[in-house]
Amino acid sequence: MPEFVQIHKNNDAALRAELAAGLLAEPPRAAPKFFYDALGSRLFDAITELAEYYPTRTEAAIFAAHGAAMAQRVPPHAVLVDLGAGNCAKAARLFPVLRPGGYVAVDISVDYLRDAMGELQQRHRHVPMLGLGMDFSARLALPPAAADWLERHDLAAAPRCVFYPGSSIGNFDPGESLVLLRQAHALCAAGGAGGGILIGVDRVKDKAVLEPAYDDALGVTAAFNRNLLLNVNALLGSDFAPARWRHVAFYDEAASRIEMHLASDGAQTVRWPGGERRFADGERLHTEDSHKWTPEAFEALLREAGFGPATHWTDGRGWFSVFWAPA
Ligand code: AVJ
Repeated sequence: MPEFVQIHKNNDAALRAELAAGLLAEPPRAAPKFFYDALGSRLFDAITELAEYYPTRTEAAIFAAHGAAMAQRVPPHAVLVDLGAGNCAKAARLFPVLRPGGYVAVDISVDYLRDAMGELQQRHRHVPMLGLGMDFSARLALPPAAADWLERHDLAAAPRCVFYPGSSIGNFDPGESLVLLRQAHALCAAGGAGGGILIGVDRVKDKAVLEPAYDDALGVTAAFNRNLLLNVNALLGSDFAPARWRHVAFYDEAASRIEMHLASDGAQTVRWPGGERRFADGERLHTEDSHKWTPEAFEALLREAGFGPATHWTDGRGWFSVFWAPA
C-alpha cells in the first residue's frame, strides 16, 4: 500500500493574506495556483482536449515515440520523484519503460494523490510508493519523513530521477526556475550515481500558434481564467462577478512568455472581509505567466543549475521538448 505524508498544507489564513496582498498590489495579481479548485482542474483537463492547446498531446507523443530512448538514460530502479503528480497518469504511462525502483509523488495535497496512487499500486505491487503533500514551489527538498521511507525500503542509495512534465516550469520566471532546478539538482545528487531530471518544456514559437493555445475559440481558457475569481471568492469571501471580467492572453516576445490577465469590464469595486479594491475600466488582474524556452537557453539553465550536459527529444514541428540532464 502507498504511504502518505502531509508536510505542510497552505492554511486558509495564509492563503487569504496572500490573496489580499495580491489584490492590493500594483499591478494587482493572483497566483496561478488559484486556478486549480475542483472545477478549475476539470477546466484544465478540458483545455488539454482543445485543438488549439498543443502542449499536452505533443508531450505525450514525445514520450510515446522516445520513451525507450529515455529509458537508456534514466537508470532502471531509480526513485522517480514526480513533481505536481496530480492523477499520476503521466508517470504511470512511463512505468513500463522506466521501471522505477520506487515512486514518490509530490503534490500540494495528498488528498489529490490517494485514489490515483492506490490504483497505480495495484498495477505495480512491488514498487514502493510514497505520496508527499507539500508546496515544492516554496522549496523543493525531501523531508525527513521521506528519508525514513527511503531507508525503510532500501532505497536510500538508489539513483533519483526528478520527473517534471507538462511545462509547468513555465509558470516560474527564469530566476525562480533556476532556484527550483538547483534544488532539484541537490535532490538528485543526494541519491546514488546516475540520477538526473526528466522535464517537459514548451518552446518559443510563432505567436500565431501560441496565442490561440491560450485564447481558444470555445472560450474554455477564458472560463478557466474567470473561474479563478470564483475560487478567490470562496477562499477570501470576496464578491468578484466573473461576468464583469474579460479574458486577456497575449505573447510577449521580448520576455518569451504568454501572459494571462482578467480585464475589468467597467469601473467596479471588489470587496472582501477587511478590504476592498477599486478597478478602473479595463484595469487588469494578472493571473498567469507561461514562459517559453529555446532548447539552447533551457540547456544553459540546466547547466547553471548544476546538471551535466542535457539530451532532449522533440516532436516533428519542434514545438515542445523533453530534456534529460544527469545530475
Ligand atoms: C499547466 C502551467 C503548463 O502554462 O500551458 C493552460 C496552464 N494556462 N492554459 C500552461 C495553462 C492556460 C499550463 N501549465
